[in-house]
Amino acid sequence: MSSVLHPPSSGQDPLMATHYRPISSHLAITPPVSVVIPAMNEAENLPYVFKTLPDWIHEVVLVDGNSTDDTVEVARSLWPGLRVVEQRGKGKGDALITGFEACTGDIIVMVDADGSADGNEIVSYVSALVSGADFAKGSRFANGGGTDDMTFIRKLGNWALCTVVNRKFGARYTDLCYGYNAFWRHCLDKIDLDCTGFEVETLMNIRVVKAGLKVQEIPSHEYLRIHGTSNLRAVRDGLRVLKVILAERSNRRALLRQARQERLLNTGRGEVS
Ligand SMILES: Nc1nc2c(ncn2[C@@H]2O[C@H](COP(=O)(O)OP(=O)(O)OP(=O)(O)O)[C@@H](O)[C@H]2O)c(=O)[nH]1
Ligand SMILES: [Mg+2]
Repeated sequence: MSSVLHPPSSGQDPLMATHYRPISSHLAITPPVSVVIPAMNEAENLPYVFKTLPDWIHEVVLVDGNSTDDTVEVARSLWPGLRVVEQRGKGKGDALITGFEACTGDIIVMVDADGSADGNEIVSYVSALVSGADFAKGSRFANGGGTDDMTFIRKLGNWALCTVVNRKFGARYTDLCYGYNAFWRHCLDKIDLDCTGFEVETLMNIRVVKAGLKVQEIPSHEYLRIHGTSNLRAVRDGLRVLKVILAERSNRRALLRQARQERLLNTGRGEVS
C-alpha cells in the first residue's frame, strides 16, 4: 500500500476520498494499525503507556496474563474500545501470539506495558512499513536509540547473542532481544510463531531473515520500567534464547541439505552421501 497522496480531483478532499489518516505533519496512511500490549500485573504502569499512544491507532489489543491486580479494569478505563484478550497458556511469547491472532489491522505494533516504550515512536515504525519494509525492528543500539533499563550484563548477553544471529543467519542487527517492533500482518504467515517465553522476539528476528523479508531497524529508546519488577530472568531467558538460535540453525542446515539433495536429483546426479 502506498503512502503517497493522490492529486485532488474536482475539489474533493483527497484525505476523505481515499481514507487517508494523517499520522504526522508529513505522512498520511490508509492501513489500519493495531497495537498489541502483553500485560501481566501492570496496572500502575498502564496510565504512562496509554498516555503516549497516538489517537490515530485503529485498535489496541491488551493480552492479559491472568493479572491479579487491576490491569484489565485500568486499561479499559484508559482506552475506550480497548479489546482485552485472555492468553491461553503462559509467558510473553504465548501472550503475543494470542494477541497477533486477535488483531484486525494490516499493521501490528508490539508495545510493552511496563512504561519502557514511548508510543510516540510508533510513527517511525509505521513510516518504515508504508515505505516498503515488511518488518520494522526496534533497536536500542542503532544511532538515535538508547536504553536506561539494561544492566552491563544484559547488554553483554544481548550483544553476544546478536552477534551469533548475525553470523549464523546473515543478518546485520544491532539489537536482538527487544520487545518494540512492528510488521505487516502478512509476515505472520511466513514466520509461523511457536514459542512461549521471552525468546519470542529472537525467534521473530531470525525467522524474518530466513523468510527473506525486508527488515528495517528503527532507533528506539527504552526507558526504565516505572513500577514493579521485571519478569525476565537474565540467565534462564538468555539460555532459552540461545536454545532457539541453535534450533533455528539446525532447521536451516536441514533445509539447505534437503534443497541441495533435490537440486542434485533434479540435475540427475543422484543421492548425496
Ligand atoms: N500477558 C503476559 N504478559 C507478559 C508475560 N510476561 C511478561 N509480560 C509482559 O511483557 C512485557 C515485558 O516484560 P518485562 O517483565 O518488562 O520484561 P523485559 O522488558 O524483557 O525486562 P525488563 O527490561 O527488565 O523490563 C511487560 O509488558 C509484561 O507485563 C506473560 O506471561 N503474559
Ligand atoms: Mg520491560
